[in-house]
Amino acid sequence: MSKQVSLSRYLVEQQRVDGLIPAQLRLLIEVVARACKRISHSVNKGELGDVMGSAGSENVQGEVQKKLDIIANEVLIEANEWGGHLAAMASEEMDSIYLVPNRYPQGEYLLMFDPLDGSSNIDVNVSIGTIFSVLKKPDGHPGVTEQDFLQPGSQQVAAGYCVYGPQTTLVLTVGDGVAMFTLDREQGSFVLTQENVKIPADTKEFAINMSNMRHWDTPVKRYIDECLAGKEGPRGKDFNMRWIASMVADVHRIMTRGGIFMYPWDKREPNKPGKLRLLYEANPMGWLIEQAGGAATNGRERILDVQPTQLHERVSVVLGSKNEVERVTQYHLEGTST
Ligand code: P6P
Repeated sequence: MSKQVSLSRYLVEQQRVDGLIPAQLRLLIEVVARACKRISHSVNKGELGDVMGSAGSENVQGEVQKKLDIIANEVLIEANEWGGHLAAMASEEMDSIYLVPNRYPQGEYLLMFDPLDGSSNIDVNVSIGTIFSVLKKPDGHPGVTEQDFLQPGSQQVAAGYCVYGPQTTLVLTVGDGVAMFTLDREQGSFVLTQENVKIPADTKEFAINMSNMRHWDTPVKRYIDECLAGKEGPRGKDFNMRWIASMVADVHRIMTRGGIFMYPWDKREPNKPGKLRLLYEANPMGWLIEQAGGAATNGRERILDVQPTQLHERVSVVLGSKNEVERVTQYHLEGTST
């Protein structure tokens, strides 16, 4: 029986050996992991619990909220607000930031999350997940404002997701590579199942919602057309396609076996740069992908260099196997010369 390393032990070792994560950040990650465990328990109830279907309300994005969206959001707020490690939180499900109530100790970290990404898949029993990102509150002024959250993704101090699928798996980086922890339901703890995750630089698998093809910009059309042309085309190899419509599940596949994921700008909403959210989807996923040796851009520039201007800012996303992401960037630089 191999010696199992729990998430807590892994984090203590990261704190002690690498000095990478102060105790307060370790505590924060452990609290988020416990919240994900509770969310996983609710998700797994399905029809047996009163958790399925719509909540009859809309979020700030104008999306219909599922009951589990609200449950997951409340679990993350309640788990994190009293621990003393946070100054404030921001969520896809809440219009504005959530300040830690004065009755609780104030911390130095800012936590952002998409509490349940891919919730359109809840009612059809397809993998969904929680995405989270941690920043340090900027020094120099008391209190917290929305402006404090508007830091580029390169400033993150921790990022991760928890995918609720056949296994419940927490995937985490604190800046020293990527580790994966699988939930041992009998013990009730996350156990280290992979570390130093590496994404292959090349791939034969792309993930994009093909139904939007007629709306894409030319460089994206060029890239996908070449993939579809297969070995008879300019790429000289056949490609496979996957689209789960749950970013956590699509990214987890790429973390596991490589691939490229794209949610590009399209002309349906020309004034919006993309569908996915920068602060609590693209930035945490982008950092994880980079920490595993992949690349993450908005088609032209590194996601983690984008300077946010608003809390729920959207962005185009191209991430995964480095050589494929770089090819898409090259096609954007060449513009419409095809
Ligand atoms: P579409 C889920 O709603 C989400 O935000 C991501 O998880 C997913 O990648 C994308 O939207 C799916 O979008 O337009 O294919 O339904």
